[in-house]
Amino acid sequence: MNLELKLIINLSYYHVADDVPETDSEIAVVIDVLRATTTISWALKNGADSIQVFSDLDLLKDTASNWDDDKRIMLAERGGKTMNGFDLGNSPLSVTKEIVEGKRLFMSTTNGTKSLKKVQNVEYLFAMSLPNRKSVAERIMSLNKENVLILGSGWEGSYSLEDSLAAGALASYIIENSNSYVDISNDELQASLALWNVWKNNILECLKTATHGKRLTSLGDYEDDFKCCSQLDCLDIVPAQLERGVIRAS
Ligand code: 3SL
Repeated sequence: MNLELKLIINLSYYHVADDVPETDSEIAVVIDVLRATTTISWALKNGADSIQVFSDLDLLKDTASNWDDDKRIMLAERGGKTMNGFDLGNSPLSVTKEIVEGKRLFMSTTNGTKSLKKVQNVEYLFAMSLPNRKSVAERIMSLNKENVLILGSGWEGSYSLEDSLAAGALASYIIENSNSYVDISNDELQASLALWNVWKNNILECLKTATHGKRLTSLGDYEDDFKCCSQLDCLDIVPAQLERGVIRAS
């Protein structure tokens, strides 16, 4: 193999927003398997016009109030629960075509939207879940960029099993399908690849084993959310930040 003739893709993974260093990556991929990026992917698949992400709930409400009532949906989750005064929480099952088609979703979640905001200055920013892993991977490969930063969401600053699983799933797809030389640039991603190899045939079980999976289970019946979030490569949507803080299908 002549490496000099091949393009290189450097892939690195960070567990949570606070771990991300100053970056010159041209591409950032944010993952929140349970459940923000799964909800974003399904909302766009079901025809949502766009998703604007916020850390601050008051700013979210203020911004949304400038939109026509019938063109906006406000989603907010904290600690896994829907916030009072908002239209929806953060379940991918709730963003049905009937509810979201043609609308802007104003969204704030405990961890996922924080990660999206952290890398909002990167040239290409994508939101990935397990259902759209293949679509996002194919887009990354088509861009022929050298440095790709993958960012999980974790839980309030700590590691999460399910986001690392998905980071490994993404890296695995790129290694198997890219014509470029793929460099796994940090130990976090090497570990995620190992995790993927252990759980790839039992994704649902991995999600339920994760701390946040257990947290959701303790809050109620999330069986259908787990099933939805654990599906692999079934969505052809690539959620991309096309203006600062606003994600659309691309
Ligand atoms: O932390 C987040 O951003 C959420 O995805 C958490 S939850 O799955 O909605 O509880």
